[in-house]
Amino acid sequence: MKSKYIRMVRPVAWIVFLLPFSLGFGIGATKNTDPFHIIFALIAFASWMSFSFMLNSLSDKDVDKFHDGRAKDMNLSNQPFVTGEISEKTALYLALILVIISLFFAWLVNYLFFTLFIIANIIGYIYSMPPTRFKTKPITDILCNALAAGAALIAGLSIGGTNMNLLFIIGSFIAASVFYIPTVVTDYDFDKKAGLTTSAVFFGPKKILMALYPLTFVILAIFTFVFLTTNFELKISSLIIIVYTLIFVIASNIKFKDGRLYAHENWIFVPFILLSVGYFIYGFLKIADLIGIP
Ligand code: GPP
Ligand code: MG
Repeated sequence: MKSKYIRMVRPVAWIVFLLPFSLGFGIGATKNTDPFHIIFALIAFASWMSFSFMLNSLSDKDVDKFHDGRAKDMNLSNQPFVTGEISEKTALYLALILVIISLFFAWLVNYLFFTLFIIANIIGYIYSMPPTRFKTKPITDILCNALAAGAALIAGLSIGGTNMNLLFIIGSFIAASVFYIPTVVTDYDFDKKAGLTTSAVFFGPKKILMALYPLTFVILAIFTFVFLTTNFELKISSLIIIVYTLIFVIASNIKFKDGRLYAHENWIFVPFILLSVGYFIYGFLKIADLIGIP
């Protein structure tokens, strides 16, 4: 079995926030971007994710013990707060150290990046921890994830500082909600059994899935407009988001049967990791001045 610390912070699950972050980095980078800023940004990102996911593991220990291993990056009943391998006191010390590292390195990148990382760490905390524990409340569960993805996107863009297009950012925020909603529908039985009133439990799986239609329509409208009015990089990215959102929404509907959605995690993980790697490589090539922008 993987190390208890890896099972605590769940690096595979970070992929969902790595995509907006690398997308921002890729299209925001220029040949003048300082390579050290990328290293600082990545340390800040990894610490923020470790902080958020370890607090999630800690606060979910009484729920995760019932997990059957389905639809997640790991079987959550093996997480170290369920098995008792890491104490709550150690966890709280580690969380404090991680948030300090995250904010220190974020501060070395730029002020906007730093401000966004303060917000991102606060969202990571209030999403999982009492008294807010927004992951168990309707609407706020979706909002926290979409806002954190939006913050990651803008922070990524700020490293190089170009392509800060407001409509593109708003569209990406809505797209993040669309990608989150089917995952909360997949969690429906697990969350209901645990007594959590997530958006899927509150509105019902069918109704919350219906919300994907108007949201997808807004996404299509926004990214078509961005596609028609902006430069090459934003055009290509808009096209990728449109195509992937359509495939994802159609696939979620096809897989929705008898009021249940059994969507395999790879519908998100595989495209997200491929796109993240692609955007990182693209950003590095621009910084090394190996490709120019048409
Ligand atoms: C998983 O939440 C944890 C996160 C999404 C980290 C939160 C970080 C943010 C910055 C919002 P979960 O408990 O809803 O899902 P799982 O059952 O996979 O742990
Ligand atoms: Mg959890």
